[in-house]
Amino acid sequence: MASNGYDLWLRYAPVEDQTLLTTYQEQFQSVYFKGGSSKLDVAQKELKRGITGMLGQNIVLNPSFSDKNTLIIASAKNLNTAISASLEKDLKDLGEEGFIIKSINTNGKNVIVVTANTDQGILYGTFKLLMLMQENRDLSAINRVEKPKIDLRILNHWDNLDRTVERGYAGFSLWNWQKLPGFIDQRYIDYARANASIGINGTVLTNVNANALVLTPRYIDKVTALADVFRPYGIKVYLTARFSAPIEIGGLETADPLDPKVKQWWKAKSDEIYQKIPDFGGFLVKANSEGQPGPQNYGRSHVDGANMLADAVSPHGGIVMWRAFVYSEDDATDRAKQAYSEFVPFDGQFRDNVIIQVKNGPIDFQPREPFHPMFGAMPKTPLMIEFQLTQEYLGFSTHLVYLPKLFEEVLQADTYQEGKGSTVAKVIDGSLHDKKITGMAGVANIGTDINWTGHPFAEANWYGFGRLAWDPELDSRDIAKEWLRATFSNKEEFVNTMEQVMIDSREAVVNYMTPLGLHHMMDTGHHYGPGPWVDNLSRADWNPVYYHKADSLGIGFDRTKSGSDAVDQYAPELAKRFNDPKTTPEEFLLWFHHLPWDYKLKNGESLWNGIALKYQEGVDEVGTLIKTWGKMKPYVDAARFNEVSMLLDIQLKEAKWWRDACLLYFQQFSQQPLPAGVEKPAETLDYFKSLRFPYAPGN
Ligand code: GCW
Repeated sequence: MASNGYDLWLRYAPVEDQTLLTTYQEQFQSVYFKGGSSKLDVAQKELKRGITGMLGQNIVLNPSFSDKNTLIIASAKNLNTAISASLEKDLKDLGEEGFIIKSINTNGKNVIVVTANTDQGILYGTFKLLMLMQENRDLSAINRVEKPKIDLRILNHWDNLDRTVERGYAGFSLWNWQKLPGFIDQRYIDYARANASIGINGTVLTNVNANALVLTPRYIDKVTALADVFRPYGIKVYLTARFSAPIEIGGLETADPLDPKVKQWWKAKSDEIYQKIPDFGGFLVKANSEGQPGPQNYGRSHVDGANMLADAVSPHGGIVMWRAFVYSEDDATDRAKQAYSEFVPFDGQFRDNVIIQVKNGPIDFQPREPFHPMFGAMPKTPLMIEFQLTQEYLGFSTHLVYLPKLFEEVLQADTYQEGKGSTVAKVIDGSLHDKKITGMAGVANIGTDINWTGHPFAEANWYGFGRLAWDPELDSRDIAKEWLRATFSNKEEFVNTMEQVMIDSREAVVNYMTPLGLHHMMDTGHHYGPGPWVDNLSRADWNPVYYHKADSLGIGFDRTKSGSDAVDQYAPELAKRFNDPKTTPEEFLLWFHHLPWDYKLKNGESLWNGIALKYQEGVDEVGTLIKTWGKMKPYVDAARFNEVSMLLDIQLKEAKWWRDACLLYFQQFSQQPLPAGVEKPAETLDYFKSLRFPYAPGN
């Protein structure tokens, strides 16, 4: 079935397997599903749409029970007593968002029951039922009980009010502020459907590099219109709060969080928002980071700032997500250490409705970073993880990179903070330290491009983020399979082949950009392409040379006890392991160690040869990907097949560019030839250094 990607994983393509089709048709012969709330209404609409697409038939949704029912979709309080009694135990732990899909034998025949404690649960259950059918799963003995393991499953849009998107590579911002609130773009509704289908329940509409204007009455009306669209889908709206807003739009002379007038201003502002949006989620704040104003401008702390805002929204049940992405220009030690040093001493001092939002790694969404040492180190403070779906450092929307593989690696990393098994996932889902609020944020990769994310395969990163936010223990491979089946095809040959391609794509990008623990080697500003030579930016820690520290003796950042001692921010087991190059996992080698060019790697190669071979491996992996994709032609519609083919060709060119530029640059220090098997660079180092991209997107 042809697609331009707009339908995402909600294509509802006709079921091709005739036996399965007949079974499904029988199962949908007599459906009980009574509407009556806005959430149930959207669930019903979705069900009709899905069934029409997949089964080629319209269904009638009966508002009253009958003995003939083959499918019953109803919240627990509306089930008949026999059925609800049989589900009592499951229903008890289901919470507000969980659902059950179960085939139950009643009156001598099987009925599929979709139930939940709430209408929200029914909506999620309906989406799941449709997804299972898109995966062509057999429903006859289905028994699924699901509820989210994380409370806040939230997208962060770095969208500006002029509709540009910071680090956005898929067009402009979806939010048409000019036409809001009067004009409701169909895309808002389809955005909400897509999110609800994977359990995303929150969206921060505006950039963390914030504009106070969004807090003025005219914009609050526009935000209200979006909140009204999203509400039936269970999606709450949040805004970024510019810390200096009381000055910029409030006419005050200060934004000092301890000043009574400032406190009063934020309280009044919150009341004003909640009057229009009673379920407003709260604020996300980037403060005292990369030039953003914050409490430190007034000699106050993150605690003072976050708690002041928390007090403003708490009467309404709102929360504050306070970001830990901070690194000071005056700190001469190691950028990787700063967030931990600034935040961990405050453990236990934040209000109950504050959650600290921490990037997955200690630097900045690099192709690979070790997990952020703050995870597990603040037992008394809720911490949420922030992943980046938009591929700022991973090839924009041009490279096929399946990010759930990266997310899984971080989530399954062991912090050892409460002994072995203290994974990041357990920190995030709150189980390690019994956290009151839990959350996972994804910096959105969504824009006005027809297919939403620029690259047809980047849709999988949005999808996979939602799935992992629902359950951080999911296997990224299973997620890839679900997505492939719903988005492209159920043909086994296709699914099995492409699932492996997606899994491998993450390591490929690490190899051709930043192998063996290298990081932050991109060009300045736009971050497009390699720039390992950059050494002239105003702040030391903005320069790639700060991170790779290549010199005639070797390469890498010494973060051992005798270096910056970043290793000591990890639990003792890990600190010990990371302190010694022999016990450091090789994928993090140059993250933690500065090593001589002839240092011997586990495979016997010298470090120089090993680096060069990794770059080549990355390029080769893209080559293989192209060949494999070529064989997928019979399974994919022509439009998407060609789009992906063209993008892969660009990816290959850019992978070679990364390899050649980085190796030529490092070769000046290693003074050694490229090992056998590594292609000779097509251009000179000066050529690569001369490239300029004034109009690269996302800046
Ligand atoms: O890495 C940097 C990005 C900025 C971004 C910042 C952040 C929104 O280059 O564009 O600003 O991270 O996460 O705050």
